[in-house]
Amino acid sequence: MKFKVITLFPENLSLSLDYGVIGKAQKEKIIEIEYINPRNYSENNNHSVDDKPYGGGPGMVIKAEPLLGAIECAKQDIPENCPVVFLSPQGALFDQKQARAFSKLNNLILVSGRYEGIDERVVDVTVNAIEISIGNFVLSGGEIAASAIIDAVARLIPGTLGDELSALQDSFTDDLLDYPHYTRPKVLKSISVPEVLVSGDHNAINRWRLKQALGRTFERRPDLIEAKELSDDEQNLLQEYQEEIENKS
Ligand code: 4GX
Repeated sequence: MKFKVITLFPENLSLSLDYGVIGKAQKEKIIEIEYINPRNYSENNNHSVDDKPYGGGPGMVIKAEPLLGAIECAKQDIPENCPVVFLSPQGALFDQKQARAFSKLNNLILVSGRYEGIDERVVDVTVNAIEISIGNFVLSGGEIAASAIIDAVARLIPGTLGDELSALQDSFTDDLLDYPHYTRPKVLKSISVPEVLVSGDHNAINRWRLKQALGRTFERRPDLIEAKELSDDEQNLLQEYQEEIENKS
């Protein structure tokens, strides 16, 4: 899969993606990340890419022409209908489902803005534009949002995670929080690892983990439980979890 990132700060973005699992996926050519700088498509002599907002107000706005030039360049060697993601707090909230959908594509263009934003007409005229937000907070640029999306998408592409099971297992639990994890020592500050995890009974371990995932999601993210269709078995596990909590207090 090829990612093309349109950014005024390519160095800023590439650093985090050059290491770890995503760095390895790049070296192994499972993914490719290309950076396109709108500054190289600015028409005026001083290479300016921003200007004052019409209507007044603070800050600067990224000009349309350099961005459109960069988007056109990105589309040169790929199908014209490739999705173009504009990172913005005004976008639809990014989630695991969206990441899974993106991971099935061959190409994805990401446009990372700065300052107060970009000239709205760029979004209006771009074929297949989608505005995406990575959360209800304001960043100082779209670069961190673009790398978050690339990371979440790339790890779903077969071959990126050494352990194919990890991504597969995740797909069952896309809409649940993770169960708690433990490693040695068996007792830490007088807290023991849950007995079932050292029992060797893998069926019991899987059921305990599903129960914890359901319980934690119910407690911390009731919105996710609300949206999920629970099977009878899952209902029972959740009830067991709640009874165990009550017995403790
Ligand atoms: N999830 N930002 C983009 C500039 C901007 C503003 C409006 C286009 C339109 C963000 C987020 C985010 C800050 C990136 C403002 N560009 N991006 N930037 N939350 O906060 O994605």
